Amino acid sequence: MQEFGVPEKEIILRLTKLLKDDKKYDSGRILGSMCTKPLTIAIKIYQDFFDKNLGDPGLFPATWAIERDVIRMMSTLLNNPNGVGYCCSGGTEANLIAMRMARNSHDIKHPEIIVPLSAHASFDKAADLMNLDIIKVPLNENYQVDVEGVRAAISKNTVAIVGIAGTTSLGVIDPIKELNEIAIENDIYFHVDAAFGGLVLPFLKRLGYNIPKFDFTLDGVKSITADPHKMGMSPIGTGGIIFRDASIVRSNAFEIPYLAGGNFKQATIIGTRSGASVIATWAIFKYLGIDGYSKIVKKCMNLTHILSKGIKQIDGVSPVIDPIINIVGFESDRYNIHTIDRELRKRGWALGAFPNFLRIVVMPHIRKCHIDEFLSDLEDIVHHLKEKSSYVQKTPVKAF
Ligand code: 0PR
Repeated sequence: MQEFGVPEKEIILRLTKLLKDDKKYDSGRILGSMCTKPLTIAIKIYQDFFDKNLGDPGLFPATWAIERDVIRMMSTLLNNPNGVGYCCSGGTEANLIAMRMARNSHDIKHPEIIVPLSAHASFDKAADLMNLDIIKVPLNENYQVDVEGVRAAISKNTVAIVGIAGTTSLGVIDPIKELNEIAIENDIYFHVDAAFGGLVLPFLKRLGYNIPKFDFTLDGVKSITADPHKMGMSPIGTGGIIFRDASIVRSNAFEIPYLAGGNFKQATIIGTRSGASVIATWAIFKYLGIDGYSKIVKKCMNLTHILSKGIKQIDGVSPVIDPIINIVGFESDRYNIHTIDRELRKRGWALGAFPNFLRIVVMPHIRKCHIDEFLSDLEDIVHHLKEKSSYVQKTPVKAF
């Protein structure tokens, strides 16, 4: 840090220069992100309440009440009006909290968790941090976790089964109903990671899409991750963890007796946490309602279908699956997919690159003109590769 302060004007100028290389959602070039530009109302409200700290709820009881309301709204959307939980920093923290609850709800010395091979890295982090053995069960031909594989992986040490409703890579929904039955039969904590799907699937269902049960309607589901900062369009730093009932959390919270607002129990991993993001989320929920979200999700899905169809029409690349939610993965049986990724990046596109395919998440910041431009660039790139008869490599998609 330099010795003396710099005037505000100068700082803003410098920052404008320093940040000019950051990509912008509005450009439509960010195709591989699960985040998006927060709704305008959320940005304004966030600024107004940026000093609220939910790490000390006694000081901010009204913000705490708003958080309860946000959780109640999300929980109701997930078919459990009695759910309890927290807004947290994101899906990673939500999954960490869930795995901690699972571990603590069983008295087992060498706890193991069973997750699909497609599970998000947050479960590896949970395993590492909490000394859990993580068992990754392979996927079936639809990229869902293999149910019999999960059954076979259960041991006397299993403390959690995880199912995913909207996988990070392809947006697939695991056979949650079947996993639910296995969890009940074996009396094991069942967590559903709907970090992305949690604020997409309920709206798709309302739009008439055939969405299997994935939420609290299934009796064994103990907790669900659902992140407002993904399809909820909240400011970054707003995740969500919802439990079936308070009993799961009550015995697993830490007492913090010295807080300025008075004794309060915390079950989140972090202490000081943003109240502004929670208030902004509340405002978005009220502003959009189910109808508003459904319209946004409908728009994203329409573009998803246009994108998937467009990819099918380009010789040499094809979608990995027909999209289930607003995520499209595509592969190539002729060209090296990472060469395609490099060429797309040269033209400013930012996709998610998985071992054998590229992923696009059709977020609300993406418009039809961006999809058209992208398809045209992709076609052009593939055409050039064909001309150069570039290195051809068929790699079967298996990992995700
Ligand atoms: N669970 C699932 C199913 C996820 O897809 C993700 C994140 C998480 C949990 C963890 O959420 P947080 O990142 O909020 O902790 N999935 C995205 C991914 O890893 C996150 C992401 C977001 C990546 C924006 C890139 C990006 O630009 O692909």
